[in-house]
Amino acid sequence: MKAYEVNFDGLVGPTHNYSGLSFGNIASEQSLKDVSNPKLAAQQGLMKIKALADRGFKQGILLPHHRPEISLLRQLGFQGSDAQILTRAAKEAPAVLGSVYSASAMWTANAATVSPSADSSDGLVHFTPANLNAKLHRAIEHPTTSRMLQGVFHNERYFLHHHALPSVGQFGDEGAANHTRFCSKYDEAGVELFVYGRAAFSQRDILPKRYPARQTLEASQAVARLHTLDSDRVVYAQQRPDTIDAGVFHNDVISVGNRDVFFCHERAFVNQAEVIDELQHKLGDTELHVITVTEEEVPLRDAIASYLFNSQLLSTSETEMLLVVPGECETIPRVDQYLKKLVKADKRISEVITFDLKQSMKNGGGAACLRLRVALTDDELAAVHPGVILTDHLYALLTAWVDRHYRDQLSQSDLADPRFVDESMVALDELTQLLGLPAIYPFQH
Ligand code: SUG
Repeated sequence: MKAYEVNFDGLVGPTHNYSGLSFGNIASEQSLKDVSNPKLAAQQGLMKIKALADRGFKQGILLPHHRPEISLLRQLGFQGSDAQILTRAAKEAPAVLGSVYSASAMWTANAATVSPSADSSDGLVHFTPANLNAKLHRAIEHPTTSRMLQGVFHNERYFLHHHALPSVGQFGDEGAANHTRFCSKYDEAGVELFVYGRAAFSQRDILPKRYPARQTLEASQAVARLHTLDSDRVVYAQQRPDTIDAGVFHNDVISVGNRDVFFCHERAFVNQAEVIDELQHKLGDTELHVITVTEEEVPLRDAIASYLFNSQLLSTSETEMLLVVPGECETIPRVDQYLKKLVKADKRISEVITFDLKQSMKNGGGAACLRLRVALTDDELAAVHPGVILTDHLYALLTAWVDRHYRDQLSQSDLADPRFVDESMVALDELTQLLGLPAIYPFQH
């Protein structure tokens, strides 16, 4: 049976804004209070997926979440009408207000961890929504994410949905951004790499000093257990604490893998050589093609600023691959030079394409952050809700929908505007109808 990698990109929500919410994510911190353009952000994401679908890659979408999440403000003691609550929150707790408005669900690499049926011992595709408990604005995503994944992958014969892990720091889980699967072919058993920042129940690891390590070893282990993975085909690796301190808040900011190719910076993991050896050992006859970028070739600082590794590595043939990178990779000279050399010298990565993703990049989200990868067989793909698979028709519907409903600028002061509550509800209600999805938002119940 043939299998494919299908990328499910997050459609950017109508409240996309810069609230500086992610300590440890340098772009987010630097963009605080900048004026955002939600319409352009959504268009940039749509242009990427349309171009990739036009090249024959299978492409799906996941929906924005409903924001502002007024119920959270009520839970935190704000009372009165929606307008009164928003005004008071804007005055007394702007960061909390920013949190309930965040369109962060667009970064679907953090939505869940997914293991394909070829890897699980029960032959099902497993989904564990990430609890994202390191940040308030992200910790409120998983209930809607769960409903959405259950609506899109709705067939018990093929898909198994788990609950998010307990929402405590010891089980901090950031989903697929810290998970990479290596294999020879998508329908053959692979080796899953789980990357964590710290072990929660032991003092054995050296921890970052400046920024938080969001993912724990214990969370990764729990996901591997839930997904019934064979421990002989699982590798755990710790992110280097000094790279977290340099701004690498997820592993997909410093490495990306596809099939038998691993593209990473030399400063990605603690005991990096051993991690690579273990991956190779567990892959058996499948030879891992590792491209390690040295500090001399691309300093970590430039890798983070360009999001070189937050790229999509897509198979264009049995052996060749395409690297999809944000436009910043062309403007930072060391990265641009490196990529030009790479496509000439490397047999596996033969092409690089760039997309303007600035609206998302200013919040620390590049090409890879915007998509959740799901390897699916023909039968499994046929069981996915068809309304979310990108076609020319869906693209036309979505661009028109964005045009109708999105604002083209949003500043912090706009967040107190009570009109947003209805605006966003009307837009999202229409979207679920356009896509033929069941009611996934709380306001629809
Ligand atoms: O969790 N930024 C996101 C970016 C997520 C990127 N995802 C991956 N690397 N896979 C985060 O830090 C910023 C929101 C703000 O500041 O308004 C934010 O949530």
